[in-house]
Order: sequence, then C-alpha cells, then structure tokens
Amino acid sequence: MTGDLFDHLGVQEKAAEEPVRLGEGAFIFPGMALPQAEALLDAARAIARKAPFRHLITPGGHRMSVAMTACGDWGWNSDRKGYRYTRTQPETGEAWPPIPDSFERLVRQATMAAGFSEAPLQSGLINLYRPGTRLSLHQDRDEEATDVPIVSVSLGVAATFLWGGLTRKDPMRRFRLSHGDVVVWGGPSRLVFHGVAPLARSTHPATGECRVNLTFRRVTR
Ligand code: MD6
Ligand code: FE
Repeated sequence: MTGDLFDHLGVQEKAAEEPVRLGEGAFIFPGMALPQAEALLDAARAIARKAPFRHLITPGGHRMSVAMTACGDWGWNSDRKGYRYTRTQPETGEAWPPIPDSFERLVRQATMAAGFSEAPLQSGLINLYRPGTRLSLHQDRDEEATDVPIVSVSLGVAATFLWGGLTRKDPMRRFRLSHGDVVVWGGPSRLVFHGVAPLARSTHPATGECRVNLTFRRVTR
C-alpha cells in the first residue's frame, strides 16, 4: 500500500476511492471531482477575471498568505475591522460572480454522498495557494447557518490538511488532499478546528505550482 510512503511524515494516506471518515458528519471523498476538474478550474479562472484574487488583512494586521476570491450571493472579507461576509466586492462595489453550474452540480452530489439534505450554495470561496502558503488553524464560524455542512474541493498540488477537534488544544491529525478530492463536513464536526500546512514546492499538470481550494457554504438562515 502507498500508506507507508507517508507514514514517516505522520500523514495518513487514504485508500483509493473509499470515503475517509474524519469524524461524525465529516468525510473525504477521494477523487470525487476528478471527472470535472478541468471544467472547475476553467470556471474558477473566469471568476478570478471578474473578481481578482487578493491577500486579505487579518484583524490583527497580518497579510494572509493565501489569496482569496469568491462567487455566489456572499463573499468573505477580512480587514482590520474584522471578518465578515459581504454581498459585493469591497474594492469595486460589484456583485460577486454567480456560482457556476459545474460547481453547483458537484456540491449537490457531495452533500448527498455525505448524507446531508441541504446543499451549501450561498457562497463559494476560492483559495489560491503557492509554495509556502499556509492556512493557520481556524474554525469556520462566520456563518449563521452552522447547521448546514461545508463542501470543499481540492485542485492541483496536493496539500497536508490539519484536522483537530472542537477546541484549539485537541490533538491534530494530518490528511493529504489531492487533486479532485472533496471534503464534506457538518453536523457535530461543523466547528472543528482545521488548517493547511505550508504548501510544498511541487507541480501539477493542471495548475503548475499552485493549489486551488473551493469551499461552499450557506451563510444566512
Ligand atoms: C483549504 N479549507 O482546504 C482550506 N474550511 O484550502 C478550509 O479552511 C475549509 O476545506 C471549512 C471547511 C472545509 C475547508
Ligand atoms: Fe476553513
């Protein structure tokens, strides 16, 4: 098995194609997005032409290493005043581009596969990682609708995903997220602390040195 390959790094490698259960209501679906990966990346590039990637500033004054943009009814923003969802792009006042049909179909498929009834389609955030980009441990708690799961799609260079517990001090496990992997989490796992380790310098035919992550949420009730 390929598991041995990553054992020395403490990364738990997943068996091909079988869903990996992270916790109650949380799963990795390896390769679920592979058939439409190119279409998803094309759609993400089209969104980025209308709503460019930017490095947001945290309330603490740090420039985030991940570059972000969004589609759908709500985009996520951060500045010195705090984190919040906005209806429009703060830089231009324009609406966020709509969620493409290709995104919506995959989100519905993943939501059902994880056993949830409501697909999170109010907001699609797009994160762009380059070598060294990381996302520090956080909870996704700026949404009112924490009863609806989050669907997350990984494209391009593989990353190490950090998966903790409901408090910052809980032990963390590491999982590799590869091109086409889809993660769904909701229910009792919805507020689990998680993050992404610094992206290794590597290349993927679809994205070069980058990793692209799409996350879909329901924001309001
Ligand atoms: C990422 N994802 O994979 C970062 N948050 O690039 C997240 O922070 C995330 O994947 C909530 C739910 C799913 C996620
Ligand atoms: Fe998150």
